Amino acid sequence: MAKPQRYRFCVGPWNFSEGRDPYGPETRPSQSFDWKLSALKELGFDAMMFHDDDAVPDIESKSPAQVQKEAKELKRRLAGEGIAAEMVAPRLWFHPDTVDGGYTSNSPKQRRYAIDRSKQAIDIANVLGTDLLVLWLAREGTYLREAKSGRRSVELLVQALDAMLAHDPKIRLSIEPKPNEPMDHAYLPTIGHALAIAQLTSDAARVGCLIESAHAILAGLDPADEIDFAMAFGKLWSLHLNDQNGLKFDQDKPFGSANLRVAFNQVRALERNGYGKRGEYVGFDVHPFRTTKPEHYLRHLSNSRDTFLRLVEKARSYPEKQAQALIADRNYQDLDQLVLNHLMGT
Ligand code: XLS
Ligand code: MG
Repeated sequence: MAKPQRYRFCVGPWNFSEGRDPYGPETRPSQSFDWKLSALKELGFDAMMFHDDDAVPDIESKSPAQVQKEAKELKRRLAGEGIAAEMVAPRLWFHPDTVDGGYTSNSPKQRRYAIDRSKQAIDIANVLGTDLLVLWLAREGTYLREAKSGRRSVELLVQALDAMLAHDPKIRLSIEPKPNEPMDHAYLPTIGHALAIAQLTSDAARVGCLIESAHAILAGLDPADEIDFAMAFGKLWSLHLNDQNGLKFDQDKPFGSANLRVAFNQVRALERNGYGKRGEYVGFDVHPFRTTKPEHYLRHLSNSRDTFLRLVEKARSYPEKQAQALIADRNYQDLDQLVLNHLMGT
């Protein structure tokens, strides 16, 4: 029998967050990059995810040569620690030039800024040894529908994706959809939208997606179905597991925290599609609760991984024969209970 696969895990520096929310300040001290890197090693994670300005802090104030130099230094540090860079993502939601969006801004100058910054992020990815550029299209949408043309915005997004594909013949673009927040409505709210727009680009084979559990839930979808859909296209290249309790602000709870059954079904979908066999990592885009004390800084990460691994065991020990018999008998009533009993351990 084939050996069951071992999953590899990653996390980003932003996942060691300090507890700030729109109503109050930080509740934990901010930690240095070195501290985060050693915490990641201590946890036994395999890779780190980077925004462009996580890799090179204050990136906007630095010359291209300086950015390259610092990216190379980071690569050396990571190699020394045996930690890979999973992806790089341009942060297109912070700078004043991205107030009205990046690629879909109504200002040509600001659209140029977004594309140039994305090309620079690709150069950083090259230095860090990853071919994956993640695009969370935070401000590509509208606060009010009349402010932009939806049709034109699709064309602008395709132009931007094409510019990135042309910049580097090997880079793969992984779109991370989210339906809202910070925007009222985003232009690419679901995996279906991400994979559909890939078809309009000059190299559809290099445009795929990243699923974040909470983002799918905010779109009213089951993340397990999003995983199956993306993997039916061979396009799930990265993953942000977390949890979300219903339609409210983005919570980034520990994996399985709000709905263990939904988490179980995501793990089953990953298992049946062989996620990870082509080198993909399992990322946790989770944050500590605001109440978390500094001495418990890493618990949301270790807890998410523990839950994930226990659910892998649950997926592998699922009573498939019994389930199939109940399905054949259309006895979904008892199938429902079979799943609950399995999760409850009876
Ligand atoms: C925000 C996103 C962001 C991306 C990377 O919700 O999760 O952190 O994952 O740009
Ligand atoms: Mg994410």
